[in-house]
Amino acid sequence: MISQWQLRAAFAARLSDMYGREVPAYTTLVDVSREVNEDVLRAQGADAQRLGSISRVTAERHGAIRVGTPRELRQVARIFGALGMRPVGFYDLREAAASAIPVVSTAFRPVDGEELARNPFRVFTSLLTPADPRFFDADLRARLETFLAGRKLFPPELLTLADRADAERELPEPEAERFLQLAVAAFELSTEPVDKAWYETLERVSAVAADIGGVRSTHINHLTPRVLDIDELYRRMTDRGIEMIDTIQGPPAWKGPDVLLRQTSFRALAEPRALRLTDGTVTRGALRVRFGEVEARGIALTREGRALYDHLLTVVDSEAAHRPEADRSDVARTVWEEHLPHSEQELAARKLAYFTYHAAPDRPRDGAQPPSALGELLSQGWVRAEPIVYEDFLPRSAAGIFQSNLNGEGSRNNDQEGASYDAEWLSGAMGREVLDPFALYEEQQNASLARVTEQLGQKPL
Ligand code: OOG
Ligand code: NI
Repeated sequence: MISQWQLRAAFAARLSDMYGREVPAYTTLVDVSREVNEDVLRAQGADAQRLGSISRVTAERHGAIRVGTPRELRQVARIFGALGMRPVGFYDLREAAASAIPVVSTAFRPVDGEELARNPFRVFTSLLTPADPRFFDADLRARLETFLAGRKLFPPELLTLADRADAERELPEPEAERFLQLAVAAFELSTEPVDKAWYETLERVSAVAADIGGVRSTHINHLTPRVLDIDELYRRMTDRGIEMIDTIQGPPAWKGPDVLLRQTSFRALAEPRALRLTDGTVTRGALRVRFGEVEARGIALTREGRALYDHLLTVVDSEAAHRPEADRSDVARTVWEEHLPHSEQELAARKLAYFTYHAAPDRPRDGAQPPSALGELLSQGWVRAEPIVYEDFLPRSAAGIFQSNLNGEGSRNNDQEGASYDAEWLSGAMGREVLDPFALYEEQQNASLARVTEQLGQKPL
């Protein structure tokens, strides 16, 4: 029998092989990431593995896909459900960037610590929002919905196998093999000719709308390795002549603890595609839909920590606007040094980040009673704190990644009121609850505190 985590690991590995064959620059990115990780490990030793073992980090990937309808999203949820991945977090990209990005998103990922440690594969999944009148007028919406209703992204056999793996949490070997083949094939770039006029009609609204609703299939649009030093990776990719977008999204490089997520990418490449013209003839053209991204992960922030992060982004925005001559990342670094704790201990003490707590095996043996406050337990060496790594995404960074891979601005009519989509709507549309990432981290932290309490024979912390 092949268990869910084995299916997930095999799917991630095969997807990576497929993507590497189809997008060679991705292979370069993976190679350079591995080199950087080896160098960091050599330089820092055990410290380099504080946010995940090197084997987890080396195998770690996230992918991204985009679908058009709630029905398609429900099918995607069944396929990822088979791999032990659940929808976590709601990201509204519609207003997060200057360009028009008519989608709302979630991420499918494993949720418990053991499953994450086995294989943390996740997929950022976006759903088109045809009901938002800022992007689509009634006529275009109707044409788009008709087009989407008439396509089939996943073969029934794949979905049947997915349901079985979802329910039984494993598959016999031959079925697992079949499931993996069908699942990987479903996310390859199709060679079917693209209707040029229809694609361009949607492209005028948004290149993302065209990528989703202008074709009869879906595809993985990037696969992201994790790197331990993203600034170094950026330099080495640039040295190899690969044109990166001009920024690293997320927190700046600084001397304090790494928090949340930093990401950067190389631009979508023009890839040859067959285009069908209105008279039925097929010509060769090129579309830019697949790119390469890389990320560095830090400590998960609590709601308070996240509110501080979001606030600091606005501080950086306004300072950068006042100092157009300054480099934004320098401005950001200065703001961070001033406002963010410079150590993990302080992040923990101010309850800005999540940790798991562990009774120290070598705690004092002088017969002293452990103190009752967490701060004292930590400072007196009774308890150790291990950071919880951030497993999710950031809407503004995601918008930056989307945006830097678009050609035109698209169009958004801001005179119209936007349609309301939220986590609850998405849960209903998908028939599965979109989980709250903060609640997941908190659960993990609380479970560790309960264990500590028991081990120290104390009243609850
Ligand atoms: C998703 C872009 C966002 C991330 O890691 O934040 C993203 C897309 O282009 O479909 O991948
Ligand atoms: Ni991504």
